[in-house]
Amino acid sequence: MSSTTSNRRNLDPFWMPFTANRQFKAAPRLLASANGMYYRDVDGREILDGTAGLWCVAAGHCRPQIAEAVARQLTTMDYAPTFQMGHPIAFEFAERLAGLAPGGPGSTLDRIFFTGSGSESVDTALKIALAYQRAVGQGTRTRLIGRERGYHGVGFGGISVGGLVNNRRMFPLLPGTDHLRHTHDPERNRFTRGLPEHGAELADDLERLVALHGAETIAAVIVEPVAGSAGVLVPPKGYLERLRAICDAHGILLIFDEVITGFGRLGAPFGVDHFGVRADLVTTAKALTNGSLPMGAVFVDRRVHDAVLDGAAGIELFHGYTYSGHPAACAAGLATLDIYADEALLTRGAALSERWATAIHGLAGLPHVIDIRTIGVMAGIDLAPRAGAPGARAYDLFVDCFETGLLVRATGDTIALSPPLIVSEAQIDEIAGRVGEALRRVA
Ligand code: PXG
Repeated sequence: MSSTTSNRRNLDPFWMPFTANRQFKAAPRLLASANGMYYRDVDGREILDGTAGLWCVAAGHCRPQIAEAVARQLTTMDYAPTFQMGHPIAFEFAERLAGLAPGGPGSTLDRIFFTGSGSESVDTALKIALAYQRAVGQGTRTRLIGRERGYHGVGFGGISVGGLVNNRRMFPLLPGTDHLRHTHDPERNRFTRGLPEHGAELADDLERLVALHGAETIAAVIVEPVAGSAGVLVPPKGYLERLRAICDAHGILLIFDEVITGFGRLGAPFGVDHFGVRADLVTTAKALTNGSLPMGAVFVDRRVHDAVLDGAAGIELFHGYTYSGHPAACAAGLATLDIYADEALLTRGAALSERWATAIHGLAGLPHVIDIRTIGVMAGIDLAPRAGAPGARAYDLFVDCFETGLLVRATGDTIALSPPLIVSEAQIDEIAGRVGEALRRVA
């Protein structure tokens, strides 16, 4: 039996990702166009984008500057390899990114490996960490440490260090991984604006893993500075600093997965900048091109890069993608960085974050709301699960919001919000107001 929509399209052939396909196709939601802060669905209804697509459209939708740059590149040179040859725009984009390197002026995170997505950035960073340890004579360091509730994409590396059970349970995983405890502790930190007070000591969990496995077996730790997909879990005050210190004490590389926090989401260009904590590798994607074309980039510390290059003759790293440094994606990325600079979007979130926190925390006390977390221009709102139906209440709220003109993201029983960074103060209030109305409607 085939599913159809109002315009009679057959929905069956597209096996949709992370979607209840049968449920969706029985009652589809189809977006047809977008501009600025808004989508329109196939029936022409306007929908305010409370999620920047999927955390990626930081500068708002359909920016002509990006479209024109991509069109120019596609008609000049559509594709060229980056294996044993190159093209200027990939070097230009890498140089521009190096100038923005996490940590600000003087940062040594200025060697850039291009990928096609966040998942590829994560697997790339994990491989570079292993290559580095081997290059510096620490070849026994093959263990990779993630964290419970972490999301690092869907490659086998990413799910192995990831900490979301549904993404892991069906698949064989990399051997030699382990996980830190997550930092979510609503009993002590409910309704926090910014960093929770309690939980820095959870970083000491890395000492437990060192004691268990031996530091000489551990290559790297990967964490999201703020866990996004698991529901906007903000690190406790002092936690990341402590994790960094323990990594340093034991020769372990620290990877920040900034696929969500990169490019302004926290009100600073990167989590590294916001928290003032150094990382050895930083993974990005999403807002790198404003979501306009698929692309990721790994910022690698020069020390790591140089060690890998010095440790090999010929090809130093047997890794790369057909689309590493794709010309059209580089054009999109360069135009995106121009917009970020012209409109100061990488720091605009700092000026908005008070208004954002006040608006979203204003939802405390509404039906079913059991916790709210805000930082920068992101928020997680936890709803009490319906008895016997985990996730159902947040899903219903997502559908209600969509039908009444607001896009939110439901993950488990958490509503996640992350509007484009061009959002106006009036639109912030509108997002919070609409979520509030939906909370009053949803049973
Ligand atoms: N790392 C992090 C921290 C992410 O958030 C990835 C890696 C993987 O990126 P790609 O481009 O391979 O998808 C992500 C992706 C959600 C949601 O609902 C989040 C992501 C993807 C899909 C849904 O929060 N983040």
